[in-house]
Amino acid sequence: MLETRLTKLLKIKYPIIQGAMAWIADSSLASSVSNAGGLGVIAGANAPVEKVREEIRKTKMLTDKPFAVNIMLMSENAEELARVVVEEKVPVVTTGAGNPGKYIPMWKAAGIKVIPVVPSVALAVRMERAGADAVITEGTEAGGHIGEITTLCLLPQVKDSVNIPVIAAGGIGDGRGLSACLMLGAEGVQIGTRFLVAHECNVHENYKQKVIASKDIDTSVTGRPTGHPVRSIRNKLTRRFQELEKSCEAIESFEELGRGALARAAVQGDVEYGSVMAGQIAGLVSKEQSCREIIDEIIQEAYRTLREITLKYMR
Ligand code: TUI
Repeated sequence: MLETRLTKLLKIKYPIIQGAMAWIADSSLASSVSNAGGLGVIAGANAPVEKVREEIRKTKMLTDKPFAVNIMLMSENAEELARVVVEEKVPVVTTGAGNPGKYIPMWKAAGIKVIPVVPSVALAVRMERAGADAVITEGTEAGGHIGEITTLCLLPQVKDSVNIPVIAAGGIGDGRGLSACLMLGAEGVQIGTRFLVAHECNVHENYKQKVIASKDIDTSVTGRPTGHPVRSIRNKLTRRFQELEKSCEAIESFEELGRGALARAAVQGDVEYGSVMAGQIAGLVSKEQSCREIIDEIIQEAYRTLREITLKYMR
């Protein structure tokens, strides 16, 4: 047991939420994480809503534990999906890439726990006022669409500004990361990159191998001029983006290059011309494991780290 307000709120065993990776996080990954004691999350981004509905129903067949659906608010399906989670009685919703304020009353009325991703103190405070049950602070170390502030700086500042539980995301891949975040005031962590290489994760094998092969400096951020920066593993695509950025090309050419890029890598396995979104912690991820092995290892390492650091420095 590692009990926090988050585990009590969600009725889960461990304070670990699986990152909602678009095109990747399906019923297989979500149910495996939930069955292992964390909170599995189905990615809603970019998928037709009927496909998401199917994944929700499959997840319910595969686990009797709580799980979440993530709604990416920049996605075209956001409005429709916001209603589907109510119809399907999804226990928890996480959101990203925007302000979910207008949906919160409807979700709360349906008994759904609401946990938005926030990249700043200001949005965290607004989400608490709007009725969010917890917030996820996502540092710029994370993979995919990111904010500007690091986990180390964002987490304690958000912690000091809200009373609801704060969950840390961005840069966490093992038990040391979990225990460090607990030290900074988090009551849980969200982990994406490490779950990319889970046996139960249906991302293309080439994508898994790219993550496993990557070192500390192998991710880069592209798309800053568009206002939607994305972190992914360096490849031919990121180099092409960087050329566009240097030549001050029009925003449309970024959009043209980015269209379909994540599916190209995640589904088709084209890890050179596709977008291999992953966080800076990818360099730490070295092997494929089951979700249960990943979660058990993280929890055991967190216990050990917390104990050892106390024995070492507290006299
Ligand atoms: O959403 C993410 N990460 C993502 S979404 C995604 S899907 C995608 N597909 C194709 C191209 C690009 C992306 C991949 N990775 N993380 C959560 C997150 N939310 N990061 C940053 C934010 C955020 C940003 C601004 C949350 C709220 C926000 O609010 C602005 C406002 O309206 O106040």
